[in-house]
Amino acid sequence: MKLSLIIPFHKGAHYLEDCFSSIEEQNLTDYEVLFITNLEEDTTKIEDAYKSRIPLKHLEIGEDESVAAARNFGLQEAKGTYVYFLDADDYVIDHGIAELFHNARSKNAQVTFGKIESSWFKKAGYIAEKEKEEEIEDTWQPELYDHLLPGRCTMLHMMFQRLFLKEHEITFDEGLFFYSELLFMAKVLKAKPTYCGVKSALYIKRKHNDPVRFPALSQMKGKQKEHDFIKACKESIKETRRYKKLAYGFSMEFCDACIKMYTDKIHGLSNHFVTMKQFHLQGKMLLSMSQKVIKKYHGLSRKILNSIMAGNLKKTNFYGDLAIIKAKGPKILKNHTQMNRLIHKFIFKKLKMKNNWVVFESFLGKKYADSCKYIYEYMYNTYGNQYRYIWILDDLSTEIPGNPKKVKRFSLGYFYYIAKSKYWVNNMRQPPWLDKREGSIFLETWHGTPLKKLVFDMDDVHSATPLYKLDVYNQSRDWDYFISDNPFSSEVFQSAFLYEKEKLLEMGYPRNDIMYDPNKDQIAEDLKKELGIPRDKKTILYAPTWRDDDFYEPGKYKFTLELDLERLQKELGDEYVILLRTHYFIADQLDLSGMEGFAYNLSNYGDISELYLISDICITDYSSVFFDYANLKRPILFFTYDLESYRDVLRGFYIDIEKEVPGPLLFTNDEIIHAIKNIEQVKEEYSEKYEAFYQRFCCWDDGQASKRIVEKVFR
Ligand code: C2G
Repeated sequence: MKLSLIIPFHKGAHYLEDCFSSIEEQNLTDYEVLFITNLEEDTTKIEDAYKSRIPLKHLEIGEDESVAAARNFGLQEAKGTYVYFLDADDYVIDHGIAELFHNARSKNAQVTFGKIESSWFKKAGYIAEKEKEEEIEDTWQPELYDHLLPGRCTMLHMMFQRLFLKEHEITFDEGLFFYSELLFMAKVLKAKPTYCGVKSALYIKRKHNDPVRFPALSQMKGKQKEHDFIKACKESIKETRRYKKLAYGFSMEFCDACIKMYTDKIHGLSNHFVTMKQFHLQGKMLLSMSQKVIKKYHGLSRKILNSIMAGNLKKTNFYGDLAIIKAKGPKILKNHTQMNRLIHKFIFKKLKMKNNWVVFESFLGKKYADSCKYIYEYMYNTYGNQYRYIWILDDLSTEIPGNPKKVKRFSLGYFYYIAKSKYWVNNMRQPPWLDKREGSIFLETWHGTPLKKLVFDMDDVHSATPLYKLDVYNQSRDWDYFISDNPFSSEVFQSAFLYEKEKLLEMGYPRNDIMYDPNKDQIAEDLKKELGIPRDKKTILYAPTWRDDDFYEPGKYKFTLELDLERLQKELGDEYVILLRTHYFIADQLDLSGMEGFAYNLSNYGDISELYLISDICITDYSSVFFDYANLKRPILFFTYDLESYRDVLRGFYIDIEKEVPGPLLFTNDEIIHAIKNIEQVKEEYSEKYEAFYQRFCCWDDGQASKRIVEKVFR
C-alpha cells in the first residue's frame, strides 16, 4: 500500500461531497481512505455513493472521542508508506494530493506539504469566486518552519513517511480536545525531518458559515479551549526546549494569543471564558518561558504581558482597553455612529426604562409602512397617548398621523430612545452589534411570507457577510415575538431562523388588515385622487424584487426595467395605466420621461399595501408581494424573465413556483400583453389554483391581525 488518507469526521455530512470528490479526482492507485467517524451523524448515504469510486474504509470511534483520538486511530490502522491528513469539511483543488505524493516519492522527503487557503464556499463556489478575483502575486514560500506562525500550525495537507512518524513516536495527544496539532507539529519539527513544499498543490480549508449547528473546532469557545491552548503551548515549548528557534516560535505564538485575548474587545477577560485560575496559569506560563521572548514586545503589548505575569487582572484589562482605544480611537472619534454606540452602552443603557414607550422601525427607517405602521395606527387609535410613540426614519418630514416623535436612524436620539423604550417593533433585523436591553420587548413583524430561501435554509451565502447565519441567529434570539402570516411561514421561520414555535405569533399580518377594511373602496378612491391617477382607467401594479448579484455596493442594488413601457402604452394605454414600484433596496431611479399619463413611479411611496387597493392587476416576480396581494383575489401575473438564474443560482425557493403560484409565469413582453388583454381568461384558468393558494397562505388574514397582536404583546 502506497498511501493512506486519514479523514476524521464529527459532524456536517453535507461537506463530504466536496471532500470525497476531490479525492476521486486525484486518480490515485493503491491507496486507502480511512474515514473515522464518531457516529454523531449518519453518513451512510454519501459513503454508499462513493464506496465504489474511492477505497473508503469506515472506522468508528466513541461518541466523545476527540479529533486527536480519531487521527491516532487512523495512524494506527494506516498501511500506506505515506500518510496524509485531510479534514472532512475541506477539499483539495485539482491534483493537490497526487502532486504531493509524486514529490514525496521523487524527493524522498519525510514531510511533503502544499499550500492552504481558506474559503467560505463549496468547491464550485470557490472556483467561481476565484475567477472573479484579480490575480495577486503568490508570495507563499515552501518553508516548513513557517508552520510555527500563529494560526498556521497544522499537519493538514501534509504527507508524512509513515516510518518517520513511527520512529519518532509522533502521535496526537488525546488529552487535548483542541490544539492537538500544535503539539504534534512541535514533535515533527523537533525531529528535523527532510521536507519539500509544493506551491502548486492547493488545499482549501472551509470556514463554516453555520457555526451554530456545525461549528468548526476553531469557531468553538469555552473554558476547555483556553485550557487546552495553554497546555498545548506549554508542552510544545517543553518539547522543543533544546531547539531555540522552535521554542521561540511557540513562545511567541503563546504571547500573541495572550495579548489578543485582552485587546480584541473591551474587557477581554469577560469575553474569553478565561477563569481566574487560567489567568494565573497564563502568568505562570509566561514566567516560565525565556524572558528574551517577552522583551521582544514593546509598549502596551509588553505592559499587558507584564501585568499577566504579575497576576494583576485589573491592570491587564486596563492596558488591553487602552490598546483598543489607541488602535480604534481616532476612527471612533471621526465616526458619529461609533461615538453614539459608546454613549448608548455606557450612559443611555443605564437610564431608567420607560414602560410605555414604543419604538417603530420599518425597512431600516426608509419608509413609514408595513406591519409596523398598522400596529402603530391601531395602538394610536385605540390607546392614544397612553403610550409614547417613536418612529425611526431617514426622512424626518414623513407625515405620520398622531405626530409621534421622529428620530433619524443611528442619530444620538435613536440610541437614546432605543435604550429607554420598553418596546421595539421592527420589520427587519436590528443591527447585530446592538445588545438588547434586559427587560425590553422586541416584536419582530418580518416583511413577507418567504418564497426565497432564508438564512439557515440557505447553503453557501454569496449575498451577505459570511457570518450572516451566526449574526441572524444571535439577532433572532433577541426577538420576543415573531409574527407569522400563515402555517407555511411558521414552518419556514422555525427552520430558517431556528426559531421556537411557541414564540411565533401565528396571527396574520397587520399590513394585510387594510385589505379587509369595509371602507377599502373609498380609501382606494381617495388615494387615486391624491396620487393623480386617472379614475376612468384600470391600473396595473408592477412590483418586482431585487437581485442579489446586481448591486453598486451592499444595500444599494441596481434594477433594469425589462418591461417595455412604450409597447405596453401602445397596446394597453387606452384601457390601463401602470404603477411602477421598485423594491426598497433599489438605488436606481426609473426614467419615465415620455410616459407621463401612462406610467407612474410610486417607488418612493410609503406603503405598498395601499397601492394594492388601487390596482386591478398585479405583476410581480419573486417578491413576497403576491402572498399579500392574493388577499384581494385579484389577478396576479409573474414576470419571471430570469427565472433560471434567480431560482437555481441565486436563491432557491421554498415552493414550486411553476406549479403552486396563483397566476401564469410570463417571460416576454408579448406574453405580458397577451395575458393582460385576456385577463378574464387568465382568471378563469387560475381560479382553482388561486383558491387553493388563498386557503394556504391567506388563511389567517381577516382584518383583525393588528388588534390580536397588540392585545397579546402590549396588554
Ligand atoms: N416591497 C415593496 N415594493 C416592491 C417589492 C417589495 O414595497 N417592489 C415590500 C413588500 O411589502 C414585500 C416586502 O417589501 O412584501 C419584501 O420584499 P420582497 O420582494 O419579498 O423581498 P425581501 O425584502 O428580500 O424579503 O420573507 C420575506 C423575504 O425575506 C423577502
